[in-house]
Amino acid sequence: MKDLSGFTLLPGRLDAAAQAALVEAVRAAAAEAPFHHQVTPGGKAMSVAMTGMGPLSWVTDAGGYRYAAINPRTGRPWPPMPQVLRDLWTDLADPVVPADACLVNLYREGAKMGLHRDQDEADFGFPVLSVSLGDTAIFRIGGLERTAPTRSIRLASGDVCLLAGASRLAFHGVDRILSGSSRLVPGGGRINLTLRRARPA
Ligand code: MD3
Ligand code: FE
Repeated sequence: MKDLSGFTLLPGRLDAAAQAALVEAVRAAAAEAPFHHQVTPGGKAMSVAMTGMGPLSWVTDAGGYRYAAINPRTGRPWPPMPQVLRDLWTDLADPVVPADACLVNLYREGAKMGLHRDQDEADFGFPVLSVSLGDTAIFRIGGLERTAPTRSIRLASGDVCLLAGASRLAFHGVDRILSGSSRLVPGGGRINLTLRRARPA
């Protein structure tokens, strides 16, 4: 698909031990910055629960979408990004400029994410790096316009995907989660980590 240049899927990039260590890191981070169903500017609560790690995280409320250094719900900074994620970014995304945001998405049974573009970052020249943990997602990716044809891809636990080049601005979303397809996440479901460079280098 022509608008998908720059999309790389690395199936099983993380082994079972690395996956379990990341789930534990997310559990610890969520003790400091609890998962929350954020509300879009349109007033709807998202079915995906979110938190963040690192210098910045993505927040949404009645005021709009933005990256914030302080968690608006706690008044404190986000917990640190695990070193293993910082290293993954250095190896796969950018050897020089570090990621400054890791959004943590939690999909419990029935959660989904509508078709959207990631466009709240300062420089789209930096890729987005995604890590899937737990239940398999039916992920959808299209082109640079909302009406472009899309294709469906399964993202399983341990898969890493890199969105660079033209794919960086592609429309994408999560249609559904295959509930019970993994036992990794306590309480069930899927965790997706997206590493980004939100601020200019
Ligand atoms: C394609 N997350 O957090 S990850 C998001 O599975 C988001 O939670 C989805 O979309 C999830 O914004 C998809 C894979 C992904 C991430 C970023 C992208 C695909 C992307 C940016 C551009 C194009
Ligand atoms: Fe996205």
